[in-house]
Amino acid sequence: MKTKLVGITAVLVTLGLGWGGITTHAQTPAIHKDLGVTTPLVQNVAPNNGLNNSKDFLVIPKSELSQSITLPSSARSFSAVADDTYGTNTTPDQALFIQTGQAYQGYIAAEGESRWFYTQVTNPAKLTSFLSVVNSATVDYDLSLYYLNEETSEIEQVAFSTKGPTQYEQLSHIAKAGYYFIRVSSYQGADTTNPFTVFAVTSDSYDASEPDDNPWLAKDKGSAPFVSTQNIDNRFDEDWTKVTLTAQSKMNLRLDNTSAYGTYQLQLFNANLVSQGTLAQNTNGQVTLPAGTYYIQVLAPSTFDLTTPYKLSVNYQTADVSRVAISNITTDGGVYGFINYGQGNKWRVKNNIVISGRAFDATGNPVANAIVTTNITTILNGKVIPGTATTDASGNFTMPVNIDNPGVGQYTFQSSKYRHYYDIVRIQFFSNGKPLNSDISTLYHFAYEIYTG
Ligand SMILES: [Ca+2]
Ligand SMILES: [Ca+2]
Repeated sequence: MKTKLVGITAVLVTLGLGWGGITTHAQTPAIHKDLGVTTPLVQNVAPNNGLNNSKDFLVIPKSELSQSITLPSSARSFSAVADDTYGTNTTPDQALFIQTGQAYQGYIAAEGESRWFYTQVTNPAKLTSFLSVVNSATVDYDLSLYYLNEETSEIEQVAFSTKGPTQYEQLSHIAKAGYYFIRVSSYQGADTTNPFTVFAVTSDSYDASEPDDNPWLAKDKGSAPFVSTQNIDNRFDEDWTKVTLTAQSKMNLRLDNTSAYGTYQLQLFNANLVSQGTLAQNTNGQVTLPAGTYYIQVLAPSTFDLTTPYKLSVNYQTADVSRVAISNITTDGGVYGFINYGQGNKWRVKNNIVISGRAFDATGNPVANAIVTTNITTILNGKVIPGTATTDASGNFTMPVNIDNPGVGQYTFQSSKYRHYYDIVRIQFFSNGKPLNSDISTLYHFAYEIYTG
């Protein structure tokens, strides 16, 4: 299990608020953002069978937290609270002030209790709040955010995060200037030994899909293919997207990121927030999934770059590929052509080539959004050269391949003034690991030529 360790390095300010028995002002807690299962999301991942096995945290609203709470008028001064072993900030009028960008620890003493905090947003911004887990399968804390309506003295719930035990909570909200209340509540269990850690941070600049930091805030893309351009605006920013499959489908995922400073990954979850796997940036992922709702999470495990957007592309393969037809293969080395050296017409190639073709299903229809791969088995050391491409909406693909292995010259061909040395190499095509029928099976791999006069 991979763990992200993020230290909040801002200097903590002594707030003068009592929080008996807990050293909240003198230390900087490290925040562990547990990223969960990191199984690579690759082709032919087994279908997800876990849909009925665990509680559906998203379909069943597990926490019936109040949507709005009226503060007693005496609470408006936010006076300091009396010392208590596990905190007396159990109601909004006893909330403790927290600075944005700083982390605070606390305890919940009994199941069903809450601990309240509040912070001030001085200028409109995106507000992100995070709650670490007490790492126990029987302790489940949730996080929610309320806005103080100063006209009515009511705090109004504006966001929540209610995942299950052992999963951290996170939410985001596009905040007006004003006071925001953060509630840490026990849905199940309590722990007076291991503290929770909570913090809030603001971002001045953020993408148009915000807030989208958890499954409840996820942007719903339905069943249609999409490309989403967003950015990661702070170290904790997570961008969630919801998709729905109406039938078993092959889903293609790709996360493009050109930043030299930020490194991102995506993780796919089912409706129960069970991870289906992770995918590194700038790689292709394909997974076969049963009908249902899924969530795609994009985050920065270590570094982020506010100024360079990433691009998330999701589409669906409609049918299995059965065969490919190759229309062209371009090459460097001045040897381009579909020629006959004496062993039949074949494409002649050297090093950097581009294969153009089209993919069809068993009934002859083009297959969109399919991943087609190739293997070219060269002669020197039997090195196998791979290539991969995704078909467009018409089933066409363009596959660059770098044959970084020289030909040995097993065969020769004598032209008028030159003798050509070449190999005959095997080329195979696959989809989902299954060999495909193809109109070509070999290439002329050009090695070198000698002037013979
Ligand atoms: Ca974002
Ligand atoms: Ca986000």
